[in-house]
Amino acid sequence: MIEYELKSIPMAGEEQLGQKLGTGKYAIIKKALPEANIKQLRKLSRNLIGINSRPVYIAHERMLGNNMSERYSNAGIPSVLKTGKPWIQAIIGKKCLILTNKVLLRRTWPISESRARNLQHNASNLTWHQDSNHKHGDKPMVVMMISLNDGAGSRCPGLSILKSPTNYFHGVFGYEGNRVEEFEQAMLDQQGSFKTEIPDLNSGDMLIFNGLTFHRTFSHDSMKSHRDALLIRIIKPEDAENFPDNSHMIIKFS
Ligand SMILES: O=C(O)CCC(=O)C(=O)O
Ligand SMILES: [Fe+2]
Repeated sequence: MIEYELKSIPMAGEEQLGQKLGTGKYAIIKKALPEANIKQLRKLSRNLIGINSRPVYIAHERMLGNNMSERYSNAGIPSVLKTGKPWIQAIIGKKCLILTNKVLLRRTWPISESRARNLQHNASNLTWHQDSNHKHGDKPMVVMMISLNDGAGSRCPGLSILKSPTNYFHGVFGYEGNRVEEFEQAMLDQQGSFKTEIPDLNSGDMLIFNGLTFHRTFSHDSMKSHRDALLIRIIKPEDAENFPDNSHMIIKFS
C-alpha cells in the first residue's frame, strides 16, 4: 500500500458539515472537480460506447500516467478529496483508504427504469443498492460521485437517493433489478414510506453520501443523452481486507 499526506486548509465549521452525513442524506459540492481533470476523463469516457461497456478503472488507465499516483492526480482525486475532507473525516477519520477497484468512470444511459431492471449484471445503469458488501457490512464508507455532464438528473441520467435512514447492509446489489420490487415493498413495510430525491448536478459537481445510503441510477428514455461520472469509495485502512485487491492508496489528512 502507498501512503500519501494530503495537506489542506481547514474550513470554518467543517466539523458541523461532516456530521450531517447520516444515511439518507447527501451533500452537493459545486464544481469540486477542476476543468482540466474533467477534460482528461472525457477523453477516456469516449471508449464507453454502449450499454454493456465496462467502466474505466482509473488506477489501471495508462492514458492517465505511469502509476496509480499519477493516474489519480490526473483524474483529480486529490482535489475532490480535499473538497470532501469534512465529510470524509467525520465518517472515516484522518486516515482513509481509497478502494482501487471502486475508483471508476461509469457511463449511464437514457433508458427506462424497467429496461435498467432487466439489464441484470450490467456495467452501466444500476438499480437500488448500497455500495458495501456482505463482509464490510455496516463499517464506515463514503461515496463520492462527480458528474461530467450538465443536467444530470434532468436532461441526462442522475442519481436517486433514498431518504430513509438505515444502519445495516441489506445485501441488494445494483444489478439485481429482479429484486427491486421486493426491496421497495420491504422498505415500505419497515418505514411506511419510500421517499427519494434526485439531486441536480452539473459538470464537476460532486455528490457525497454515506456508503449505507440506498441509491440507484435515475434515468428514463426521454432523456437526451448519456451521463458520465467519476465514482470514488473510501473506507478506513483497517477494513481493507473486506474488499478484493490489496494495492490501495492510503491518504492521511493534515
Ligand atoms: O452512476 C450511477 O448512476 C450509479 C453509480 C453507482 O451507484 C455505483 O457505481 O455504485
Ligand atoms: Fe453505488
